[in-house]
Amino acid sequence: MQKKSFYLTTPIFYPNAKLHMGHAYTTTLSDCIVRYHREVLSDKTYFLTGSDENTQKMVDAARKAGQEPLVFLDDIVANFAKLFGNLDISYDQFIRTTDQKKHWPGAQLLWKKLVEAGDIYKKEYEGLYCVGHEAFVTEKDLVDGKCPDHGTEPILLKEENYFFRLSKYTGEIKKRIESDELKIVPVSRKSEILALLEEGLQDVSFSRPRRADWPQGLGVPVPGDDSQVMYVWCDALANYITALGYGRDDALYEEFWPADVHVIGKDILRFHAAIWPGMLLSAGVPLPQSLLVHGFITSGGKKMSKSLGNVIDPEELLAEYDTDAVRYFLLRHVSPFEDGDITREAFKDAYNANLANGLGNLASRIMQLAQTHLEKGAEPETPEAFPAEYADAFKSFEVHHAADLVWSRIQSLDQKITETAPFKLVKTDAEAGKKIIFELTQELHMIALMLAPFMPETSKKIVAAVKENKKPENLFARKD
Ligand code: ME8
Repeated sequence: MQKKSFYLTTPIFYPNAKLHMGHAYTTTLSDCIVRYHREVLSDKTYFLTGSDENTQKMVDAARKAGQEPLVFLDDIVANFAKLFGNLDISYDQFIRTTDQKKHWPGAQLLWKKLVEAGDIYKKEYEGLYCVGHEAFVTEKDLVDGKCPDHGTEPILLKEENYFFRLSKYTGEIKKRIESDELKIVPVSRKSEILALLEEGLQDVSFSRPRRADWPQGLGVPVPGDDSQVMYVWCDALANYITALGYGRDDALYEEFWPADVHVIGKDILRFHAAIWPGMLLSAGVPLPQSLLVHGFITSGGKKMSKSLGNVIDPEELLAEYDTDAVRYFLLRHVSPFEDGDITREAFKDAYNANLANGLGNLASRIMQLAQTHLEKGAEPETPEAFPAEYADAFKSFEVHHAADLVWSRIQSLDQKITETAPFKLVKTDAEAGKKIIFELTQELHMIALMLAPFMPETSKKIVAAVKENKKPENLFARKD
């Protein structure tokens, strides 16, 4: 049978600073969904992540660090890869928007398609530009003259730019979103964008004059006008197709586009649900099928910030706890649809209750019994289908519910041990006791398979323990 293809993307991250817990969240959530498709459904998957490099804020950060921007970028991007490695993120490609071979040809081809459609025009523009957002803002976006998200004053820019005729596509975008051809999950985010579309979209500035302090190699040149580089969002959004070979080598593109899902945070909904579909409609490229829009991670109910001292650095957490423990917390204790709070206390409590004393304890109790009482080689059964509720939860991106289902099985299995007391039963009725122990191993095996998208290493260790009929190594040992 032809395998189904499944293509998922994360946002491409700004490499002006280290990644934080929010970025770790987006990427881990994405990885869990991809692993479900790859490992549970056996779909043919493609998983893209990357970095959004052609930005003023990166140049500013590099200068502040006393480094050349392109060298600075390489260092930061190496750190991204390290964090993703530590989180066991199974991406197929990391696209960088300074990649002149992989990214630029497709970004420029897309631009040319917009020109051919008559949707690019030149205009003098004056406006307030927030470097943090890499976007023009209006007076009403400001609080006391400052951007409330970044705490900085926007700069006044007067430039001659190319504009994209986004206004032309308001009606069509609205139709596609209303009908769920471009499905926006959760529905509250769909309503939010439909309200914006109701007001009508405005044309967007799509290029900037090349700045004198930008080195060669930064900023995608506008085709036919080297004095201008593409506006960063125009170039960044294109990554979702350029990485697949749009404009250079179409094999992956043919196989995987349109994307099944773009995973994004709530802060970048407008770009993905208005500008991106507008660009694709203009270029005659099919739209992605869905956007999964997640909330923000807070700590102790507040945005993480250095001044509040509530920042939880993912690398620090990973130095203390196993990768799978961090993944577990992000995936089960944060809802993808709302803001989610992380504190060290909540993390520690969940770790002790659900991992060390929950899953870890259950697996070692069962396998201790199996090792003592069963003959070797009781092959675990591989299920033909996973529970419908589990599949439904993934289908609607409710990964935290899928994880809850696993933990309710863990609880039932604990209860079954208490009720059947197989460790006593084997002494009075060996056959009956062994039968129950065997059932326990089969159910534990199912739990391990269901855990694969969440905790890949733990899942493998339990599957191996059941196969080899022996107690697994320490599953949740704290690192010291
Ligand atoms: O916006 N909680 O990049 P970025 C949860 N380059 N997720 C968070 C978060 C938080 N507190 N903070 C950030 C950009 N994120 C653009 C994207 S895509 C073509 C270009 C996550 O480095 C969330 O997914 O600012 C958000 O959308 C993304 O990081 C933004 O990362």
